[in-house]
Amino acid sequence: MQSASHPKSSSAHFLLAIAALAITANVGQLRAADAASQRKPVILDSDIGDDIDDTWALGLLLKSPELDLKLVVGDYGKSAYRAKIFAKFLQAAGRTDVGVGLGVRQNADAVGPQADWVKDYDLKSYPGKVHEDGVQALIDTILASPQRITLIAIGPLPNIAEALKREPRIAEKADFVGMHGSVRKGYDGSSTISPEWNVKADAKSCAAVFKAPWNMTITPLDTCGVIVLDGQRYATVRDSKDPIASAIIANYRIWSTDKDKKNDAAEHRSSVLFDTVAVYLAVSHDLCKMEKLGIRVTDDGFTRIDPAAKQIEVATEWKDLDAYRDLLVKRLTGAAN
Ligand SMILES: [Ca+2]
Repeated sequence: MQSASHPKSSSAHFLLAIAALAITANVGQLRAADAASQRKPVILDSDIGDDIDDTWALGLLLKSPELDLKLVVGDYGKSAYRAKIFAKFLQAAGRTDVGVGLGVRQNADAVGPQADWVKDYDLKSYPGKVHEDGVQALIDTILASPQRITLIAIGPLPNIAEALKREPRIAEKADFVGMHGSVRKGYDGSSTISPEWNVKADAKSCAAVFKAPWNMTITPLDTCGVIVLDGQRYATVRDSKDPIASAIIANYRIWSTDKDKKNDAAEHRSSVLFDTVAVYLAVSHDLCKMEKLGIRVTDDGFTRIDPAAKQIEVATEWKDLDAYRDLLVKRLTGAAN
């Protein structure tokens, strides 16, 4: 009896083991799906290719496991040039699942100081999707998303004003995080406020975006205007073999030796990394002092505190600036998500 029951019992054990393995595999898949669904879907709207900080911000975004980048759209003209930088960078990062959109056409064929990096790049070679109408792609992505999208905007805002005009409902279906304005401080920590570039370049579009009914968070110059990496922190990024850090530094070297600048800053320190702070605020507010303020955009590009204006979350001061600098270095040079 025993010899007859033994094989039966061992085959039962075998079946149980298989069932257990199958359950474990399913749980593993569910956990992976869970982790993916907890990531915040984001769209990046950027004037990448003018100041170099957008390139750093894109790198930080791709290295932030909390964020799930769905689409990038170039804003403020130079459409083909910006799209090429996005596409080549995403390809270098192994993220061609991200769609690349061309923004509102202004100076569509113009280029900027990172032109050498993309001079041989053919946008048709991008394995992912290229959206000729990036504004429509932005609208469609927001409306189709089962989860609330966060729109991170780090440039002047012609695309977003156009998107709001075509489809006002996007302001109910998305949160907005931007690098815009100068609330109590100006450039380089100055106590005099300035018309900040992203606002001033198209104040009318900016005013429309700041009146739309979405939840808004901004980093004005007060917090983003003081972010520079130097010393050991900069050297760690400069010498990193990480593909994203390397792509940033390759672009920074080209940008800083451009005909108008001609300097070797890229060997020693970063420029001001304004736009990275908007990406950080999409992940967390922990390192900043946040204030809810009414902000009015003026025709001459100021962002004035006005209690009668729409209330938004403003990162007005750093609680721990060094912790932010460390986070930037760690993320840019660490493992991608
Ligand atoms: Ca920018």
